[in-house]
Amino acid sequence: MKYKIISADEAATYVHHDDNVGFGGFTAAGTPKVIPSAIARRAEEEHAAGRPFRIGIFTGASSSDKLDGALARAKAVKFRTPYQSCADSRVAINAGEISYCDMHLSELAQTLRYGFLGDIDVAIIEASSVTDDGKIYLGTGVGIAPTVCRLAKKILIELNSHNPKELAGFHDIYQPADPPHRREIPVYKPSDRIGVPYIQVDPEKIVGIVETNLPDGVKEFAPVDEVTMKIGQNVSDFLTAQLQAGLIPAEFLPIQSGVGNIANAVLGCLGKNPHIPPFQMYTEVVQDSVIGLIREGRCTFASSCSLTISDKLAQEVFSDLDFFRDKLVLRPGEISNNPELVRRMGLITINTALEADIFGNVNSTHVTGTKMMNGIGGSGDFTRNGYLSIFTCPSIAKGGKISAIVPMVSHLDHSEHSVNIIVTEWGVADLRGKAPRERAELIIENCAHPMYRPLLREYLSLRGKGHTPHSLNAAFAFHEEFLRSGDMSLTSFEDFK
Ligand code: 0RQ
Repeated sequence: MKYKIISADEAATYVHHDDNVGFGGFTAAGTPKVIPSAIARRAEEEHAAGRPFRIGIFTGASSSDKLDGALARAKAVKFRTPYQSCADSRVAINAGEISYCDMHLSELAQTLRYGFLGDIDVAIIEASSVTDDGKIYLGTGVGIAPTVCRLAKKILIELNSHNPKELAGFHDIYQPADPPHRREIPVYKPSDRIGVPYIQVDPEKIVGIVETNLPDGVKEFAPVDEVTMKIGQNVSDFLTAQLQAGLIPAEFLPIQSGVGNIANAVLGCLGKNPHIPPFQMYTEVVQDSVIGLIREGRCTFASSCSLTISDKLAQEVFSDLDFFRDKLVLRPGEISNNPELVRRMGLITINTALEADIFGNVNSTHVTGTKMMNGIGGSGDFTRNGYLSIFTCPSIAKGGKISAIVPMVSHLDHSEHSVNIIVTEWGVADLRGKAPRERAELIIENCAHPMYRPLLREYLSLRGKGHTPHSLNAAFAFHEEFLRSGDMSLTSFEDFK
């Protein structure tokens, strides 16, 4: 190989204070594993020497504690986009130490190409192999890797021998032209391939290669609890009824599903449901449950931006790649989450709300309207354009001290115009074609926890006026009560009558 093999610490010397750094990967999958920690060490040394060292970080989605966590703890992050889910970076964002821009995942690559966010100084990419003529074959995640490789002045590669060379061929790398030259993106079904299996770069830009042999470090899921299972069952029953009513085509439609336990449970329930035919997925994250569904023939093809599967399962998949070769494709985030494709293929989208209001607006990002949880991720890309846009959440959080169904969301991510269906463990509110008063009725009676239904009905009885009958002075009474006493169920509307 013609490239210079260097240590992670040497790689970190190519990154300077104030640089914008673009990382490959999507979730922990394919995220660089040793250079970020080396940059964090370098930042600590620079700080100890009395010099500033803070960088801008661009990723495909969330990353891992080795990236977001290490750099946040070292106070090395000036700017962060588009999504994170790491405890230490969350704390720094909410303390105002990191300037965080919460973006739709599909938009980041083009936003970078348009130049809206400044230059990319360095791209740090995990690869399974690299050729002397500059072909980079990725590992388990793609994210914004093609774009940051194209834009960056320098490229550092982590060559991870934990990834089998046979992963080559699973990727479909395609970047659309930018306006005014963009044409349709020619994906008509999840399995269509439109690009090449590698990222082509100018080999002169690759300044060094760090050799690693490390798994992604994705943990196994917690066993599904009763509430989560009930939500999964409710989604599955709802989709069966839609199919039987002829409102979903008989061959079914591709499914997108978010990350986490609920998404895992929903997919598990869909997989077991004998009334739902084998289906395809067009999604951003393939989790453990999808691998099981592919094995069982319940999921016939999955298009994704990453293989975010637990380390143990990854070993099984890696040792049987021939089985998966015609059943999986990994794409850049701007294609896996592309609104044009979501609308064209008619995706059934399933994402998670932190809270929803009685009129169908959804908050997926801000706890009590002020504290950032993770970010909007890909949920907006899919929800706004889906055939059926579904939101799921448990009806209560923190042992009942929080109702996930509130009079008015304390932050808006997905508006009533995009949210079709809300599902909790209690049932389903189908909001399609419904006026606000009808929506409120359905959401309170079908989705709210019974302990909160009387309070929500009382809010509606305050005689709010207009098409959407809010009482603006009482709209945040649940949140104010929570901030005051720590328990939303103690809310009183007496003062507003
Ligand atoms: O707190 O961790 O202290 O117990 O929020 O809630 O129920 O465990 O749900 O892990 O699936 O996260 C929306 C954040 C849900 C996530 C969100 C508390 C609750 C718990 C987590 P604890 P759960 P999840 C694909 C698509 C946006 C991005 C997206 C998310 C913690 O799904 O980031 O969809 N989505 N991307 O107790 C205060 C409320 C609460 C609350 C729950 N109303 N108020 N706290 N909690 N409801 C992903 C990618 O883009 C890669």
